[in-house]
Amino acid sequence: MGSMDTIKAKCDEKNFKKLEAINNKYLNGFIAEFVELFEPGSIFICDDTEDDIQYIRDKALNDGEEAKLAIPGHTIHFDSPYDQARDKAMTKFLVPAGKEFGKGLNVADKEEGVGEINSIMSGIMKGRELLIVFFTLGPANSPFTIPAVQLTDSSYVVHSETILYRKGYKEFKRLGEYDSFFKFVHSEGELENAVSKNVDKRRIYIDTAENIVYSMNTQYGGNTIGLKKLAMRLGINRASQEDWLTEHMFIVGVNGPRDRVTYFAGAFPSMCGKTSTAMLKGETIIGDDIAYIRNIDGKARAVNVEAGLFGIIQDINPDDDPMIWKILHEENEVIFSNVLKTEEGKIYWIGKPGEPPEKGINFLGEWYPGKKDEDGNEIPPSHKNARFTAGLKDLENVDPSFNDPAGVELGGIIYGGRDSDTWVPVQESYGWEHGIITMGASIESETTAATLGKTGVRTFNPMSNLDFLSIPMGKYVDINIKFGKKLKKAPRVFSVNYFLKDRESGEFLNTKLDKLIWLKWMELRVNGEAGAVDAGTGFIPGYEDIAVLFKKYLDRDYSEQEYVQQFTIRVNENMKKIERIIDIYKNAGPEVPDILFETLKKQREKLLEMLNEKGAYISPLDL
Ligand code: SPV
Ligand code: MN
Repeated sequence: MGSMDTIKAKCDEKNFKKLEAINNKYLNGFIAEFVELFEPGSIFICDDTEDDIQYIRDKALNDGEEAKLAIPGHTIHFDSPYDQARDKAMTKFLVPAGKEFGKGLNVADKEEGVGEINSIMSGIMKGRELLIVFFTLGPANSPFTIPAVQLTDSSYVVHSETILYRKGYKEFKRLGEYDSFFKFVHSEGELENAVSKNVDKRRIYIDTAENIVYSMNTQYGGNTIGLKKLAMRLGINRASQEDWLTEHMFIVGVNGPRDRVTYFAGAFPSMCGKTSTAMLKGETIIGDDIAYIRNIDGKARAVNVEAGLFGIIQDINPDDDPMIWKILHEENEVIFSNVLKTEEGKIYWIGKPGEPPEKGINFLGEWYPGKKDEDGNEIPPSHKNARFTAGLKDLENVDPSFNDPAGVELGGIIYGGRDSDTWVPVQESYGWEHGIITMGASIESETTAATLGKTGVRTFNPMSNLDFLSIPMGKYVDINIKFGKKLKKAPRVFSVNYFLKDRESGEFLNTKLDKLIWLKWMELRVNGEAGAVDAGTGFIPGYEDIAVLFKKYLDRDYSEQEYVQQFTIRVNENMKKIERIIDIYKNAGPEVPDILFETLKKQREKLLEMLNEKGAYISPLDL
């Protein structure tokens, strides 16, 4: 255990004073311990002044972790070709010997894990600067908010965090001797061409008992930006002990009639239209990725944990994503990662309108159209998981309540997935419990490029939170069920599916714009202003109701034939899905609540009845 002298020895007076001013022995002890382990050449403490933030921006350029682009404020960062997504296999919970942590969670013996951390991270910052930065997860002065500190040697990680999170130095000072803050300890390790070299020694270890996450030999944001997915695991654990929810959800304000705004939170696995739903034109965004939800006076209220977007850039175009397009083309502070960069400092990504440039640099080095890899496959200009990092404050459509310490009241919760053959485009559950179980806890999605591994495989992902669960799955679902039951007014629960395909042609049955219509219908439902048809699996919209919305918002004549194709209940597919989900929960350990099995079995029986009465494909007009 180090002492203040350990820190002082590496800190100049100015930086040391910033830490002293916080005056928190828990914080000091924590920092000293890692200074001793990392042996940095120097320490920088960020007090959130503009000078300090600018120091980080400049450092990212000087270190070569970022490079300037043509538009002022824009920079580009590359991750190693082997470090382009979250590493699920190497992300583990540290669990003391003999302690049960829950089935299905990726765990490592704590003693062994700590031994490995100590060996990999010993002296890892020799000759380099340790950056220490403070943030809050959630708005300032709010019952939702958790303070957090990041230790890292990556200026890119800190720069990203200064865009993505709210400043926390003042909050730490205000809190004084507080010990329940979240702690993130990261080192990118040895670098080669400014990217992590020892990716084979990439480890992400989470210790929920101590509110700490260690990450090493990686730069990719999902593995390193402590406050993002690493904090989410700590958040889920903390929420489970305190009766609230940490969810992988966007929050969007949807405009209804008479200047009404209804807020929705939505959980979708990555690359399923999550950010684009949160960013719908004409609506207002609170957040696109992570929400804390609390029961406040019997209502579900939510805040965005973050203050920016770490969004997938593939296919972003001015027609579908006008707001994002705009911030990516103006003088804002934006970090692009793993896109193609030209000599003139312009950038290109897969799906950007227009021809790709003749040549440029991407995450694999020099690139030109048609360039092939060793296996003869054509190399795309950008990585599928290439991203942009930008502040919500720069968006025109940011919701006025974005920083409200009381959060916003949720009218509805939406669960989505990438599902080519089962769920209809939109459906409302029969109630909170039915929705949590048959929708949230039953999400399946065809895999995407946001994690390492094969794409296109149907994978189970309850509440889209599977990768981030730090408690047993059954317990997590149970907490969700109980949360809603304690509310005086529970949000309505909906499912959506933007990826349903025609049974014969295999073509998508929806355009990218249709999601607005589903949201507008949900908004009316929450406020008791739209009818619905009982489809046996939930309530679906009636033809007339959505035809009116298509005309009003998209000026499109929505035909009855389209409606029938999109909302035909695929009975066998739904039944098979329920059977898959029951099997998964049967093997999920003892914490799964009985009500989950009862609800799913009842749903299955209902579908069987429908099959006998009306056949395998039931037109919504025959319901
Ligand atoms: C996701 O994949 O869900 C993301 C990006 O939001 S990451 O930070 O990699 O988790
Ligand atoms: Mn996410």
